[in-house]
Amino acid sequence: KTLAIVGCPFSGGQAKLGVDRGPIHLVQAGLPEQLSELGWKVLFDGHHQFEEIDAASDPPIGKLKNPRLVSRVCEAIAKVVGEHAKKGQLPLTLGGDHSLAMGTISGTFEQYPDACVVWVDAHGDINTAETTDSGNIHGMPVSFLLGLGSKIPEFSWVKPLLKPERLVYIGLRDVDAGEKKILKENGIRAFSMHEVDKYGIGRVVEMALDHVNPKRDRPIHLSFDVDALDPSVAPSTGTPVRGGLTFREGHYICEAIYETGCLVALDIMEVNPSLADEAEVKQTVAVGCSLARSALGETLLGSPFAQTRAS
Ligand code: DIR
Ligand code: MN
Ligand code: MN
Ligand code: MN
Repeated sequence: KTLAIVGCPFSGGQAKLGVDRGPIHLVQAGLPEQLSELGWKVLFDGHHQFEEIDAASDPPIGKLKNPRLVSRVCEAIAKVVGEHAKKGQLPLTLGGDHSLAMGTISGTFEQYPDACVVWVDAHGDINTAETTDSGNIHGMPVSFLLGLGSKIPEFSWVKPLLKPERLVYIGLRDVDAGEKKILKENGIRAFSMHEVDKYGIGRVVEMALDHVNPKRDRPIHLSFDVDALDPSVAPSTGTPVRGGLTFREGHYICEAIYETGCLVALDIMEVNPSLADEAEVKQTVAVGCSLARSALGETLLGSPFAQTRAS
């Protein structure tokens, strides 16, 4: 079992500085070693260096901010993730802002065309060039992956490989009006915090997987935005929204997806170590690490392998 850590110090999909330092903090907190201890052969050859495009040569296209930069960075990450997947390695992408998932999910689908996506987030990230208010591309990657909205030549490398029925959301609670319309029109299944409250996280994850992966035989790409967690759990992130997942609910999602044995790629996104006091940054970074560990096999009572051997 080989895991490839793809460190992405990138913040061009939104306006707040500091989210590019997220992956550096996650690695410095010992994430590679923690994953080795779980039994993974961990590959990490340093954080990716992205080409820089100065703002003057990257004016908005329509409302989209830093479009050329985001497009090129995501295209590069799609290649990196796709190559790791091709070698049978599990890519763990550390963000950076969530626009990066345009790249990571493109890379996954290159290798696993029948994959499904579990998107854990407070936000839908499914605005199009037409519906976006902010112009921040981290609020838009899903629409690009689905091929929604007007075609922008700069992003022509993004193939619409994700089908609406292969996508499911958990944790939503801040969805723009235009996004709600898109979700409805495309029949996209979303479990908001309302459903988490109503059914409990166990049932929600089961229903979510029954929808995108009924036989539990499709590869799963888990894209986890730490702002899905309540701000009391993950305070140091760019767009916190109250009323989020508890610590356990967030980890339960990761554990349950690991248990399917179908996970092929994981994103941990939007840790921004510059938006809170030192203790809150430490807490958020630690949560990012423990979410990754839970999705990659850490259990509360020893590994499933150890349990099998004992019984
Ligand atoms: C908002 C916020 N829907 C936007 N999105 C965020 O900018 O499109 N995504 N914060 O993480
Ligand atoms: Mn690499
Ligand atoms: Mn997001
Ligand atoms: Mn979000």
